[in-house]
Amino acid sequence: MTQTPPLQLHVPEPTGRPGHATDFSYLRLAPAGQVRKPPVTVSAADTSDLAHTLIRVLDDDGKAVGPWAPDISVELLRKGLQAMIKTRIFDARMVIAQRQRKMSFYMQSLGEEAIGVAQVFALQKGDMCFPSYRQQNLLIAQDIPLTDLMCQLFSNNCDRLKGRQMPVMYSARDYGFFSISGNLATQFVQAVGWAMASAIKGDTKIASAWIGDGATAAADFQTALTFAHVYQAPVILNVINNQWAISSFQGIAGGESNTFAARGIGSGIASLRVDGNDFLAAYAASQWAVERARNNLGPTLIEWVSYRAGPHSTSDDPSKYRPADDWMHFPLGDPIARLKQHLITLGAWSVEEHQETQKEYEALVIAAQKQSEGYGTLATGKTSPVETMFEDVYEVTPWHLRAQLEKLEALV
Ligand SMILES: Cc1ncc(C[n+]2csc(CCOP(=O)(O)OP(=O)(O)O)c2C)c(N)n1
Ligand SMILES: [Mg+2]
Repeated sequence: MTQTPPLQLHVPEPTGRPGHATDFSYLRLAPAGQVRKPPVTVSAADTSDLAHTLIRVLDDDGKAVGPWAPDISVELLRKGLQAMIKTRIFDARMVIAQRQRKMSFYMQSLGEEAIGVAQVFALQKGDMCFPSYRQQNLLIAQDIPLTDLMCQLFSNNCDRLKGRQMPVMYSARDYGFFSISGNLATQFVQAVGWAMASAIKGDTKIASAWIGDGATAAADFQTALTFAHVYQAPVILNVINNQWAISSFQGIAGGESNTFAARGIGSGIASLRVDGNDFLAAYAASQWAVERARNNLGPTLIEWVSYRAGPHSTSDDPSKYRPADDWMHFPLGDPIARLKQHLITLGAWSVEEHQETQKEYEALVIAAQKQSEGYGTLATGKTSPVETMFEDVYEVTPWHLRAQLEKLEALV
């Protein structure tokens, strides 16, 4: 009998840890402008190379290069930068408000602002996004009143969701923003189902689903891919690979020896891997996927390579599991700085205008916060009346809930 070694499992480890700089050579990068752009009618199998490389448009000098450089107006680029700046300022203020105990919890999107802003500009009114908890930029890019978001965060009297969702778990039908589900990866099955329903009705609306690298390890991810592929559902399947789940890195979810985009190819879905910190690449890839969905050419999976620059949430301390200055060394840089540089190169933005815009949005966010705090915060306890928890679920309240409501009324 031949001797074989004892069996052992492979446990992926990140290439950086606190006090030990990350080796980012594991990212499968490609220079800007080098990746081909196929027609939207391409077969899924013929996108295989695009799922293993990285689509990039902005080069190191801030110039837009290569076949993916989109035909986009300076006006839209400026709008994109403004929405990204506003999102970052909003997030920073809300983190402070959470520290002041005005809300129980917050999740910022620092470093990932480009992706949602670019995609929402490529979608149309009536399309539906199924976001996770880090896509506030989808709403901010559509100029939702900031007080709407803040009242939800503060769980106050004016919270449209009456305090029944965790802070950050917004819902805004008028903005094509489906109620956020806290269970990871449900966004994918929900979006595919919604897209199938749109096609069954013969409608023209498409769906856009959003999950993270970690969430791809949930079974719903694979189920959604099967249904999207089989029925050629009109949906964009966005996977934001920001390198981290909470304390586990993307290798643990399956990103070590293969890309997340490649999972789409394996399921028969056209797939792209795109620089998520490059606003122009994000817009071009989104437009490509939108055109496919809108013209009955089926789903597209896009892996967006980015970096979660902040903690996972206000309950997390990333210095426990990764180098504190990791983001500073991330090879794809800061999406805001990159679009700023591009617009300055075009002569359509300046350092002064950038500063002015930041000041203007600081003032806007502070004013909205003041107004929202007037309606109450978690600290002041001006919440929706507790009996509202029985509303909006059943058309006719069932007997057992009526009994509970009566018990409650006797107490308050
Ligand atoms: C089904 C399920 N499992 C676990 C959790 C707890 N959880 C919330 S967020 C998170 C990490 C998700 O990471 P990723 O998908 O990469 O998204 P990111 O936070 O990086 O945007 C985990 C494990 C959950 N909400 N739902
Ligand atoms: Mg992640």
